[in-house]
Amino acid sequence: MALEVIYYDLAFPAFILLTVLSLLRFALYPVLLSPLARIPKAHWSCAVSPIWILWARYTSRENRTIGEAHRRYGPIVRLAPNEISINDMESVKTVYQGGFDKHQWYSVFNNYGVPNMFSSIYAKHHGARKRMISHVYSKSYIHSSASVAAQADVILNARVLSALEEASHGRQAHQGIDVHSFFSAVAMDFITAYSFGRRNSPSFIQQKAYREHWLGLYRARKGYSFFSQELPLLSRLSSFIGLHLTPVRVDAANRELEEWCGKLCAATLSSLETRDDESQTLADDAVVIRALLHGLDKEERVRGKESPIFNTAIFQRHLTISSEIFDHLLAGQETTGVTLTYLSWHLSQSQDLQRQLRAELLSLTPNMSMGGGKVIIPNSGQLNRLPLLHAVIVETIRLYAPAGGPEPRITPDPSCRIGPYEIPGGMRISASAYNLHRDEKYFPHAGTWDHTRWRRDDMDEQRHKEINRQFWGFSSGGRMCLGSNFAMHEMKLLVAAIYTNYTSHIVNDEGIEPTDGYTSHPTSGQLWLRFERIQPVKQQPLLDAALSETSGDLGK
Ligand code: HEM
Ligand SMILES: *[C@@H]1O[C@H](CO)[C@@H](O)[C@H](O)[C@H]1NC(C)=O
Ligand SMILES: CC(=O)N[C@H]1CO[C@H](CO)[C@@H](O)[C@@H]1O
Ligand SMILES: CC(=O)N[C@H]1CO[C@H](CO)[C@@H](O)[C@@H]1O
Repeated sequence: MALEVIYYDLAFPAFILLTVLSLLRFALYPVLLSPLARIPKAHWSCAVSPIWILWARYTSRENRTIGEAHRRYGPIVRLAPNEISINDMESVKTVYQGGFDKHQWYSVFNNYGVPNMFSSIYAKHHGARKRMISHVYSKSYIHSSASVAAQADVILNARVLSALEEASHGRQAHQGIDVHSFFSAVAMDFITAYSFGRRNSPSFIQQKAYREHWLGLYRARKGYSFFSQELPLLSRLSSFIGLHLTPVRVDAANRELEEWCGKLCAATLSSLETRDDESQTLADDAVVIRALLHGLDKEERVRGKESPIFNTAIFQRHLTISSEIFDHLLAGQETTGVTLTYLSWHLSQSQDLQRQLRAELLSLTPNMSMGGGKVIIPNSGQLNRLPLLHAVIVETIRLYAPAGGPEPRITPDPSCRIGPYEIPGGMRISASAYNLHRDEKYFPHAGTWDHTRWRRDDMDEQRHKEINRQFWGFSSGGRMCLGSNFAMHEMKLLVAAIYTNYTSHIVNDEGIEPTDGYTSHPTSGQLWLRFERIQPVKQQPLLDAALSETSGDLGK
């Protein structure tokens, strides 16, 4: 009896105390006292719970939801008790050029259970991985590499142009081709050739059935990373009790893709070991894997056990190489394929723009017209300096930002300054190309595709610098895209080869609207275009020429 009395006597005050403490911890602190309390909230609940932003992510509405918040509340907003979003270049510079570590969110990009450059969280580990390969992805290396040129020659002539030639003739010609799938294949062929060498690479352009199977697996895993990325603890706990928040078929697809890449890496490594130099052509050079092997040797020799990546990389060479390469194939395939898809869609809407582009392309010396049925790979510097070609690609990446979602980083200890706020360490902070590219101050009518906004002669030097700085399609700082120069180069080569000799026309563009996500693509996953070969201008006898002039312009 006495015990019970004491129990009741204490229970009530204890209950009050607990309530007060939780109010302090979960309401008063985050709402009023947290250093983040002064930052405008995207939603009233953001100070006490992350549910609001998690829901936007779960329902694939993240980019527009955050965009709306920035339009209402300015360039720095609070998304959750421990998370903020930024949308101005000053803050972007602080975070991304400032080398803030990545958020654990990126751990899901470990392949084979081993980290790679992209999935490395800490600058130290990342730096050691980047040192091994960044040189073969630099602009000067790519532009002057004889292997890149030889691989481009094979891909463009033996695969791309012959596929287009076939598709533009015969009874099926009016159906055109699905360029979303086709351009993903082109992107894949470029990266696999550079990674494994031509001989050890599959050709996605030519092996259509296998490509579709592969893309099917790739799509199956897409969109299922929500639980493992946003709620890793819940995800692990529930799989511990046998409840899989990520469907089993997603794991199966992942395993099959990993196996596929693992085999290609193993075959390349063994052919490097038993190399028969006689039969090696430039196109067969496995540039990236060779750089990785060399880099691992050097890291072991120079740093040995002191290396920050000793356990994960030097100790597990083959897995490290596979993890790195698999990431490149995933990072480079869809992004580049989607950019080319939207670019060809916009070009197909204007024969006039195609004519302007063709005129510019024909100024290359030598140009890429298919004399003798083949294109000549042009000088990289010259190709790179064509202003219209550059503008149409950059504008496409601006508007469709194929890797345009928020890129989460962590604020460093003890604190950092973002705009007028002092932010403590350990907070999640991100910017997105999607929203930076929609800032009307730099990009008026931001929702419209307009390549002329990049035209240099229309603006002063200052303005030109400003809008270029606002372009964030490849991110910025130490963790910016490794493959940006490679991607720009392959896209320029491809667009130049096609549009020098063909015109393109829309057959079916239903469902072309982009999805909203970390990486985006056409909702339908397809775009059907028809390509028509531009016939060589025949040396006509004078009379013929005069006649055809009077019969009016029947040309396309
Ligand atoms: C149009 C094509 C491409 C676009 C728009 C693009 C965009 C991006 C962006 C925005 C990031 C930063 C992501 C983040 O921090 O969350 C990134 C990183 C990366 N990209 Fe790309 N990318 C493209 C093509 C490629 C290609 C062809 C490769 C092939 C090697 C590649 C390899 C990588 C790698 C390895 C990283 C991680 C870099 C690091 O953490 O240091 N990307 N890319
Ligand atoms: C393109 O190059 C070919 C030779 O490869 C040349 O005959 C032709 O005149 C060039 N076209 C233009 C417009 O310069
Ligand atoms: C690329 C992307 O994610 N696009 C979506 C972002 O949100 C807008 C709405 O503001 C959608 O229209 C886009 O499809
Ligand atoms: C061989 C061939 O048909 N080449 C043509 C490619 O397209 C250009 C026009 O851009 C023609 O001039 C070439 O004759």
